[in-house]
Amino acid sequence: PYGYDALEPWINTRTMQLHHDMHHAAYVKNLNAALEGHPDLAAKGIDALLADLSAVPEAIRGAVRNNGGGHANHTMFWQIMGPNAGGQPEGELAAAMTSAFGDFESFKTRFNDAGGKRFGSGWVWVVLDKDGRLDIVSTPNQDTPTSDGSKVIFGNDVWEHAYYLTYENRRPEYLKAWWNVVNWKAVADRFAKAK
Ligand code: MN3
Repeated sequence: PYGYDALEPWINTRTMQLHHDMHHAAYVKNLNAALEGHPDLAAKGIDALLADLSAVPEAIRGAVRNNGGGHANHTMFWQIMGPNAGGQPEGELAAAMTSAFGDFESFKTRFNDAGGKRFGSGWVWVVLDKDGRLDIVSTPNQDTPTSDGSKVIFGNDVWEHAYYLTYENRRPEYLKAWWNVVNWKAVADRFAKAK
């Protein structure tokens, strides 16, 4: 919902072009290919599909998990970022986050730490877990907490493709800079719907 250059200088234009038009597009293409001949599954919403991977035939389950996860994760990712963003959460979201994680600086430290420790490729998330509690979790690859019964409030992509052109091997630097592009209004909307 914004231009490729909108997240400069935190995320550069070329990263956004490659990330959206090549990486995300490939997940969509491969998910559609995997679901060919499975109209019942293709008719499900992406979250419903990922929430019940056991309903997906074993022959295509890996493809659906990886590429369906890739589609869902990136769709969320573009929407919770934006230009003229950053700052801090407000209102009900801020209250819930403070109650769960302590002050905003402590929260960011924990989130960045979880993202930094993810070995290889994956994501770091804030979720509403099965018991309705806010938590910070990390998943490998394109796995989504949706598949474990949690609801994704927001998350950051820690695959190298998300940051390498600008930050090279310095993932912690990317994790710190990323807060400048988080659209807290969009995150609050997701939280309100998830509750
Ligand atoms: Mn990515």
